[in-house]
Amino acid sequence: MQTVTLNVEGMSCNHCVNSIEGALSELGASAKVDLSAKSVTVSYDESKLSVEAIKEAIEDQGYDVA
Ligand SMILES: [Cu+2]
Repeated sequence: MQTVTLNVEGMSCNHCVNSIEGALSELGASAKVDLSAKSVTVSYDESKLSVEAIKEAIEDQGYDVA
């Protein structure tokens, strides 16, 4: 397992948290959003997922990964 913390702009409420955590869980990753830190910490299997794919999944939900 690999863990990465990304800075994500545009998250403001629980809906945002659920969208991002839900999208990443569909990819098989486990994500934890910290709204006050504007960060998303993702644990994932590096043989199945890349950081690029994780960033794309977050951007697909309408947020900007710094
Ligand atoms: Cu929101």
